[in-house]
Amino acid sequence: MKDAQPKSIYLKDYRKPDFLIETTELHFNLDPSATVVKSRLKIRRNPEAHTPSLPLTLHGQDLELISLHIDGKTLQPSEYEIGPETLTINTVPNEFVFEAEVKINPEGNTSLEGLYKSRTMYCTQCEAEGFRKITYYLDRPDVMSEFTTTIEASESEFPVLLSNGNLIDSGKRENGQHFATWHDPFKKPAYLFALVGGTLDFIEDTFTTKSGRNITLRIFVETKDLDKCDHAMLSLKKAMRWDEEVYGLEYDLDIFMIVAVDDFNMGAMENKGLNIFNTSCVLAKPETTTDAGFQRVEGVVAHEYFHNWSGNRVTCRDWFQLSLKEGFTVFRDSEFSADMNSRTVKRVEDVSLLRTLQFAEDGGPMAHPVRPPSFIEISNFYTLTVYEKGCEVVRMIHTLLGAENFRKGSDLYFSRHDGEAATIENFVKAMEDASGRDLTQFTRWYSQAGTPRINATDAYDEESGTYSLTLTQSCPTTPEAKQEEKQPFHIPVAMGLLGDAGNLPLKLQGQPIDADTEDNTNLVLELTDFEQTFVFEGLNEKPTPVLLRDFSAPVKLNYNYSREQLTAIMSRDSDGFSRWDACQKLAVAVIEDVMNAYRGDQKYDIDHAFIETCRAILIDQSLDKAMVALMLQLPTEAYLSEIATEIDVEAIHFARQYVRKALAESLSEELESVYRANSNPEPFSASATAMAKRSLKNTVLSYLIVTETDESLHLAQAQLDAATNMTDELAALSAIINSEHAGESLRDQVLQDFYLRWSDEALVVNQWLTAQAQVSRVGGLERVQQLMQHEAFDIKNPNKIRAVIGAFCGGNPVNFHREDGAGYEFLADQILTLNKLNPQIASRLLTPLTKWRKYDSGRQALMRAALERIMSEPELSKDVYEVVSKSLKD
Ligand code: B3K
Ligand code: ZN
Repeated sequence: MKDAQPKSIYLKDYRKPDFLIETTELHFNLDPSATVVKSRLKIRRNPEAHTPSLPLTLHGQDLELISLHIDGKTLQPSEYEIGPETLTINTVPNEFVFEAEVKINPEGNTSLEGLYKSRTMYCTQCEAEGFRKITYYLDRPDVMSEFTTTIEASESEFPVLLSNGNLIDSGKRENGQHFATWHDPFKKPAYLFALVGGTLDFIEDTFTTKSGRNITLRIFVETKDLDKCDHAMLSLKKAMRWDEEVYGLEYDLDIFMIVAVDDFNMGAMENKGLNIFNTSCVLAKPETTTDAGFQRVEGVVAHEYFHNWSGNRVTCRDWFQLSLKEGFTVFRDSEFSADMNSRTVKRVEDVSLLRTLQFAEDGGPMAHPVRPPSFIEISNFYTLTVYEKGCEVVRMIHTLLGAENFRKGSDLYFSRHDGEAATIENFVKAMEDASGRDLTQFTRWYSQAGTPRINATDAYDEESGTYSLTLTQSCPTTPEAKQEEKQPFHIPVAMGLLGDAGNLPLKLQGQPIDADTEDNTNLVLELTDFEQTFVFEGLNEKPTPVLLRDFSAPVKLNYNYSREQLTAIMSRDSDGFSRWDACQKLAVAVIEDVMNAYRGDQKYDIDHAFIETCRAILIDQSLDKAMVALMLQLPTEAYLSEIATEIDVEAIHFARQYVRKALAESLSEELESVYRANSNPEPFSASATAMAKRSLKNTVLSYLIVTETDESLHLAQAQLDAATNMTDELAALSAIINSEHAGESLRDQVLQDFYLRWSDEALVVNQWLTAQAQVSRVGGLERVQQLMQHEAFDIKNPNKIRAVIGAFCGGNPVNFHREDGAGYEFLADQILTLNKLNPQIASRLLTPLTKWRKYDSGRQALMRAALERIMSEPELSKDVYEVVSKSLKD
């Protein structure tokens, strides 16, 4: 390690800031290696601080100090002290003007945090603690200030100069320089500050708010990308309308800007009035973007826009409260997408992500509650738990309160805390006050880590017509707390009962029938104890319980379903999610049969009923095509690994492939006819119906190709040649490069042709890289090593790193986990390189290694050795240190 071992920061140590910053005036003179930043801050002591006589300590990192002034007087070196991450001034008055002049090096900033250069453009990323790399400041979210920013740069090189708020002045200076001054009237923490300087073009539109204000909307991109902005603009306008209609929230500034940058550590950033986006989350056009890409753009544009209220107008008091803005905003964007597209498909996608990756996080060494009690590096806590589980926690509040009370609660939250830095308690209190419900026990979802388990058992009494359902809950041990220390959660279990002819009316013993309820086949049980029994009356047949409809809680539920029961739910339940879920459970059971046979060296037998069930789904014309596609997609290897006690890499891969092939061969006739029925050439449309059709067609193609026949290969080739959109083109490319039957020369040829066609489109090239990194045929590591030598790869660009290294290590299990450990060595090498260049990305890439305890002893030893090698690096970043040390802890 660099200095001493990095220290943990604890939520329990939170103290109000000693000083407040009323106004912040910034002046930037942009230069690649020597940008000069002048700041003028009106600071005063916080009357609410605990210890009024403290010195002034500001954050600051990698800054070259030029001068410091207090109330116009130059400070001498003896009057202040500079540490690696702080500036301390011992004596300051109660109110004063602080001025600093510093020099920074945007070009040398490869961490992509603070002010940096992306290709030809200057841009910033300040969340969580990047502003301290721009100037000395109180870089904490509970210090909110009014910002005025002047940017000066060469007019010919950087004609566009942007910051937060409204443009209040601009003009020319000497020597071809020009300037722009922006003022943001809304107080904000420094993490929402943004600056952009570059040669950019933009598309413009307007939006009239419900109160009649006209807002200018602009999306800035490099000129070559101007033709890919329409979808983001449309998504933005839809999101603005939706937030008015569903939450009553209006946009507040006169202008809303989005800027697309190529080098970005994550998806996008909600800076006030000036969102900065990874190009991958804003640019879209049918020729270059898949349907999944289109949906991602819609979702991320909405997410960042929604932050204007849930994050900016009401921000977080400290970083432990991160889920206050992230969990809530993910809930908002996921409901928005559900309203814009198919609700069930969106739910299935969200739950798949949660159950595959968040549950894995909950079961690993980095497990933490939705509100973590401590961290070493906050960047490591932008996690699936904070975002996706945090969203599920908000969703559960929505379920418990009902839509109307939830809206009253959000209204109260926004009006009560507007302009403040709030806590999760504030959010829950607003929900309680508005609804009259007591959520005390519910808040354990914020403080207890781990995925709760529910075990369900039942009994039917024919004579009395009663059915009793007993639910017990527990939560496994996680790094901070043992199972015995965990208190029961408050879990909403949405459910129904299925009889021979469909859903049965639900009458709970001892509860009057609610005459107002139109739907008496749906009920939300509230499980609050370790064990509870619910008795239903008036049943003439033994029902099948349908539990966790719409995945009403982020838990693992165990009920001993027979395959017949699962088939019944799949074909007859009223809840689309439960139908899909039953299909997945059935598929898991069938794959596990093959895994057991593989391990026991027995004959593989595929449950014939499953094949017939899939046939029925495939030819059912009444089903939504997107749902058919989802139901036919077998659980991924990542999901099968998550639910396994010990991950058997080869058995999982073999069994899944075997079942795919068996299905493809048994259903080949139906698959071919569905393929043809859905592949008539039509003009491209991004409608839900058109996307559903493509999704079904390409799922079917992925089955046909595993039959390894000339016909299926020809279909894929024909699709690749004729494709007019990236969804079809990429699906065909993937089919061919994954096909053994295609042979090496055809595979190489299609890859080369594709690259030549798209080499100028970085985002398409990234998809081409990913498709290759994920090919599961032998030799994956060598192929990836070669890809890293390709001109299209760049270790400094996070999208390329994710496309190649991330896709290989996280999405190609048989190759990454090859028995000799070469995959682990490869990843360790990359992490050590990136630890210096970009610690945030390095730390993210570590995830697959952190799961080492779930593998066989041979792999465990090799994975551990790779982690230990990283740990022995003398100059580890906090980011990497935290994840590696927690992974190795006993
Ligand atoms: N709030 C940002 C994430 C910032 C991550 C910093 N390491 C994007 C988002 O969640 O909307
Ligand atoms: Zn967010």
